[in-house]
Amino acid sequence: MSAYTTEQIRNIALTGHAGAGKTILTDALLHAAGVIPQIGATEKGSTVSDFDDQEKERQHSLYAAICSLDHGGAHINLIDTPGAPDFFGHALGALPAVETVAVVVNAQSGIEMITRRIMERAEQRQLPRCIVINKIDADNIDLPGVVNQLQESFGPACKPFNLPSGGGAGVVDVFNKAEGEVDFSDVESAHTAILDQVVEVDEELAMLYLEGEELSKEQIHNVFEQALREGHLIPILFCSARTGAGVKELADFFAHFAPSPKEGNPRPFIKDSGEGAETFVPQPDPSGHALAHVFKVAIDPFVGRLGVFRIHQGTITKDTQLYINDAKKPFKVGHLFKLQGKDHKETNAGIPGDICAVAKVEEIDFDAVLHDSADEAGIRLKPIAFPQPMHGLAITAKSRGDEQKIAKALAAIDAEDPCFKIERPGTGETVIRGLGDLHMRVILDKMKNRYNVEVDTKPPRIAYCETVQGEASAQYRHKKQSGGAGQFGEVHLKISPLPEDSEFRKINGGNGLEFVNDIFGGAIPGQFIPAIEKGVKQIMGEGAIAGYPMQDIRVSVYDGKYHPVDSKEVAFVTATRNCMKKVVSEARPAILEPIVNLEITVPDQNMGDIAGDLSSKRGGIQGQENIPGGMIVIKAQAPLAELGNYQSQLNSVTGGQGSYSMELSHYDAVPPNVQQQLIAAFKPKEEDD
Ligand SMILES: Nc1nc2c(ncn2[C@@H]2O[C@H](COP(=O)(O)OP(=O)(O)OP(=O)(O)O)[C@@H](O)[C@H]2O)c(=O)[nH]1
Ligand SMILES: [Mg+2]
Repeated sequence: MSAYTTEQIRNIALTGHAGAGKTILTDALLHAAGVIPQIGATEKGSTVSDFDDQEKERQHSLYAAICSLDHGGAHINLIDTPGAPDFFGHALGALPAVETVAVVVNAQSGIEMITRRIMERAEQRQLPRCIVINKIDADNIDLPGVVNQLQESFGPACKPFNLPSGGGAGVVDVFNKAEGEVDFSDVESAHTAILDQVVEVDEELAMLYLEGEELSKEQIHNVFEQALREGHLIPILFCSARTGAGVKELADFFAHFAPSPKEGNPRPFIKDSGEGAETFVPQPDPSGHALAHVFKVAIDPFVGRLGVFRIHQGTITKDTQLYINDAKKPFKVGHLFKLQGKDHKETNAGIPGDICAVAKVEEIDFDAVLHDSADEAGIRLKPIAFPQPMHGLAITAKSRGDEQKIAKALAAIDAEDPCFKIERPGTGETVIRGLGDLHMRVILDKMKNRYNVEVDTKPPRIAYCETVQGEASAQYRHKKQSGGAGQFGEVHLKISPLPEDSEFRKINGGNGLEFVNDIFGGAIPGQFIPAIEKGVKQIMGEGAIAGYPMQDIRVSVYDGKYHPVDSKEVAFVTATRNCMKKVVSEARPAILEPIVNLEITVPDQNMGDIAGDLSSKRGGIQGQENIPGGMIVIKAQAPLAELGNYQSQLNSVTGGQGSYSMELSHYDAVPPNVQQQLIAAFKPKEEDD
């Protein structure tokens, strides 16, 4: 059996902006617990969690890495996540696996873009948070300033749990009120501040406390957990991963105050019971049915596909038979692993709350639910809203005959990365999408170095789509009588836009078509209706006015004619195709284009240039914020079509200091002149008439 119990487990995600020191802190925590003999360096590629070749080369984490340590009677699973905005998907993906999100903040730079984003996302998923201010050893830092900034941005819930002392050489616990001098504020008032905050969540206890009564350790522990769970307390802890100051104290905090899998907020699982989805709350009971969620898939060069999962209920052993989602046939676990960076150690049992992995099960995908009973089919985790990747590259093989290899490489990369997308828009192009320039470069390097294929790249066609803005009806008769059997079909179609709240409306992915058969009295026999639907769908895919797929329309066939001998499927398909083109052109057709949200970081003196350039790109600024180091973060929206070469433009405006990330916001109609150009550029297929 396991050497520890569920009550002893702590699952912590180390998150925060790139360069905050999460990877070094992971090493420092492992070192403090005696797991590794010395702390590695990102620069030397010698850390436990940055083991991938590209992570070493780029000196940034690119994937979530899992390790564990035993400390203070607890078994702590740490997930070190990447902080670069382009790899944010891997940080988000780790959230369902943990009870606590530790947001690491660089003392030198304070709040950064990913600090804010992860604070918000963890709150939305009701995950207890703590803030770790790292690099307290560094020069020129303003720690009281960082604490103020945190409280201003994230509210009074942010309260120091400890304070630095000796000029950053150590920390003093203010919650348990240790003795000692601190570098700023004072132990007494910091102690009162955090305790006041904690007891606020329990009225009765607050009364006792205010009346001066001494609270028991257990009372304090329970109310502390409650305050964390309710987001009423976000403790701030200080440390230096480099010197080790505050690191053991951070491990102590995780062991004694971070919630165990039994204390954390329940994970949002949903069970589709046929009647509709209902909430399902897994019980961390070792004898219950096994239920686990896959939060990471890695394609390891040595062990092959690795599915990393968090067990939410029941016990998994090497003999457990696990079903993947709704699959009919289970697989046998065979070998169960615990991970330590790149190393994996076989273990004989995984208990509720623990993080384990299985190798070589090809059907395991990211976000899969593993379970040991057919009763548990239909259970899913409430989906995580990942940013929609919009940075696209159209790729073609450098050497002919490599297509197969490319498809294999892309499938493997896709399996590992929740923010990577492969599109085959039917133009013969393969388009790959990611969150930014860096993301795309990492993917191309991976294809070359790991999968041995090289590709040529160019900007992809913009994913415009067509729709209608008004209603119209039209009819079309297709009749052919040239020798042999004739063809006859006549359809009358009505078209209208789908209402906002229509369940058929799926602008991304689905095609947003509601097809209705309104034929009464057998004007067209039922056997031809599928042919009409087929014709409608063909035009939906090909576009009616400019060659882009159509979205969000309702088409009804309400009348028509047939011929007992000459009517056949092909005749109705042809009639429908022609009728669709006619009816669309009369229903105020529009071409929609993707509009993206941009987050642009540039030196503040470039603000004017960026604003001017954005407005020439039909874009607009929505907000801005100064950040340390003389930089400014600009939030803006712009049409994707205008951003083809944005990174190189930013580079030339800012001398290489600018960067940006983008995600899909919505689709919007293109201006009339652009619509005319797109229609003029379209060479429609000759139709049969
Ligand atoms: N002075 C000082 N430097 C530190 C400390 N912790 C980390 N660093 C340095 O900060 C840089 C970034 O550290 P990482 O641990 O790789 O940062 P990260 O948060 O993992 O960054 P990403 O993986 O890109 O998200 C490295 O040069 C570290 O040596 C610290 O406590 N003090
Ligand atoms: Mg890192």
